[in-house]
Amino acid sequence: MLILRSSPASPFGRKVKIAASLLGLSDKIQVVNADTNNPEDTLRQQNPLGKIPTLVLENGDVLYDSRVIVEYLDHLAGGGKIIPNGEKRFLALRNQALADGIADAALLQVYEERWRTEERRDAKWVEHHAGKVQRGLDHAEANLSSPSESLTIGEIALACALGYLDLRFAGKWRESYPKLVSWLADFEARVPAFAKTKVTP
Ligand SMILES: N[C@@H](CCC(=O)N[C@@H](CS)C(=O)NCC(=O)O)C(=O)O
Repeated sequence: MLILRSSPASPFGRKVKIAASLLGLSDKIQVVNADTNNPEDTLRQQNPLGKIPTLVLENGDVLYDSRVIVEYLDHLAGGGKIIPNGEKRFLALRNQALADGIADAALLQVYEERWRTEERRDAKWVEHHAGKVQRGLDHAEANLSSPSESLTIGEIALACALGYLDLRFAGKWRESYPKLVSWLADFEARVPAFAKTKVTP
């Protein structure tokens, strides 16, 4: 059994769970929740960065981060499934990088609130990251894949980034990005694992 260290709210952990489901590998993975803030959690021994998701293989090897884990799962499933081979691979990976970047920038804003007392918070720094989210969403809205195209890690990552904005930013993005709203509804209808991994605030 593979062991996935994650937490229900992690957009990167969610990406791995959805990828595993689409690849037919969910039964081979046991999810063990991790507390990234707890120094006693074995996570820091498994991954020196103390980050989730982290995947512990049957032989004891450990893989991180989510992009490496998703590559591994795709390889286990035969390769070229959600990370296409050939030329298409690079745009799929680029789209994953963009969506992960949106999630990263959103997460850093959440961490600013979580880790800093109010008087130490830096509005300019938060704005800098909010700009990344906004430009990323602008780009995604203008460059959406059509529902007839096969799903890649780019679309999975985008759905998880949007899900994270729903969870932590009360879905404010929905007011400005109507195409992304209907794209996400379509994704949810196509991918049952998306609803199954949803957490409510
Ligand atoms: N690039 C990493 C990002 C992972 C990440 O930032 N995870 C967050 C939770 S969603 C985390 O572990 N935060 C704890 C920390 O940074 O100490 C990936 O794709 O796996």
